[in-house]
Formats: sequence, C-alpha cells, structure tokens
Amino acid sequence: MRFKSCKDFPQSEDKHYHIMIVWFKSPRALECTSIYASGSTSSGIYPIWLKERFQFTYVYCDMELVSTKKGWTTIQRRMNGDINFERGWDDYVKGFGNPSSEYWLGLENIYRLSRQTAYSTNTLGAINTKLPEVGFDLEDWDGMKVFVQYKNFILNSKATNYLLDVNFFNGAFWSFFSRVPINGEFSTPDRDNDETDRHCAKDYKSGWWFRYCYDSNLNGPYPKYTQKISWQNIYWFGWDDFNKNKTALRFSTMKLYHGRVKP
Ligand SMILES: [Ca+2]
Repeated sequence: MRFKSCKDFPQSEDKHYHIMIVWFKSPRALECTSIYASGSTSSGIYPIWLKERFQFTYVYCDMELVSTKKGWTTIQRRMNGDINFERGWDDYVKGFGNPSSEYWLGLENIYRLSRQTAYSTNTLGAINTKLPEVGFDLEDWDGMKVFVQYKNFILNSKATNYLLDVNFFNGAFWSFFSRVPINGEFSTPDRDNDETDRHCAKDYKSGWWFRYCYDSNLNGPYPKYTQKISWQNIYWFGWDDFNKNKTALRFSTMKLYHGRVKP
C-alpha cells in the first residue's frame, strides 16, 4: 500500500516510542575487536558505527587469530582484480568496491575509524588516544605470504591530504619488512601530493600514500599470474628480496586492530 502524504501514514505514539527504545538499545560496534568480544566470532561483513559521521558502514571483520589478536577491521582488500582501483580523488575519499570481495573503505571513513577509540582516561580530563595498530596481509602468485604489522597508525584529516604516519615495525626480529614503506600525503591520478617532481599516482595508476613513489602501492593495477612484482602493479618494499623469483602480489589486505575499547 502507498501513502499519498506524510499525514496519511498511520502513526501511534507507542510504536514511535518503541522504535526509539530499540534504536538506543542496539549495540553499535565501533570496530571489529569489540564485535568479536561480544560473541560474533566468525569472519564476515558487519556494520560498524562511525561516531563522527553519525552513520553505519559495512566492513569485513577478520576474526581469525592474527599476530596473537582477533577482530581486525579490514579497510582495503585486493584478491581477484574485479574492481578497478585506478580512480580519482573523490572515489578514494568516499570509498568503493564491495566488502565481500575487493574494496577500499574510503579515506574519510578510515580517518574516522582510526579516531574511534579516543577516550578520556584520567580525572584531570586529559584525552588519551589509543591508536590502532595496522597490519598487511600479502601473498604472491607462488603462494608465498607474510603478515606485516606496525604499532601506530595515525591518519590525519582531509586538510592535510590525509597525511599518514605509520611507525614502529611490530616484529620480534629484523626482516625484509622491518622498514616502514607507507607514509606521507595521499595522492590520486588527478591529485599530486607526493614529494617528488613526478606525479607518482598518475604514473602508477592508483590512489596511495606516495611519498617518494617507490615504497609501496597496494592499490596498483592487478597483475596477471605471469607478471613480476613492480611499481606498475601491487607493490610492497622488500618483496623482491623476500621471494627471489620476484613474483607479483595476487592478494593484499590492510586492516586495523583497535584493542579492547572503552565505551
Ligand atoms: Ca609531485
């Protein structure tokens, strides 16, 4: 049945009241760690509440044990080349793709997500921000894979072109991946914010934190299985030392871990 106008819609005070109660009682998870803690232990797609945007967004939660922790919030995934990642600034700010396969959560969503766990911690009212950790799953066409983790993920606002500061390799020993290959302002094929005379995002056909062009490019063009790893496809510094065959990467994810979050 269709209603001609708002005043035709049957309203009851009680129903309205009931809906409001359900809304405010609904748990609104801020990230995947607390979804896991609340008993949803299967990996899959979940809604998370972005407080500062006052809206839900869907993400893929990785609930498997990763680096002694469970409940990682996936913000980027490449797996089959179905989604075109050669896109402009607006798409990278907004997000694109599908959390069930390949996707980019969007810079504005990632920025808000990374700030969700700020909370007041002492009686003087000082605000301590618990920074999320960031992890990267990488796998090439030979089946070689690693998980690389860094301690702090600090993403700044649009006013800084989403300047990223990732620091402290979180591995027990030195590896090919000890050096942090992801930092700086975000660039896209239509927006050059890198620190070189070139326009790296345009040359390498993706949106990414290209500081000096050559460190990483997980949003680069999806490679065929015969290809070698290069800056022209999905790139991560150190991979060509890790696998001497220099095989191209066929899979990547980028995910945040927020730890146990206070309400
Ligand atoms: Ca430049």
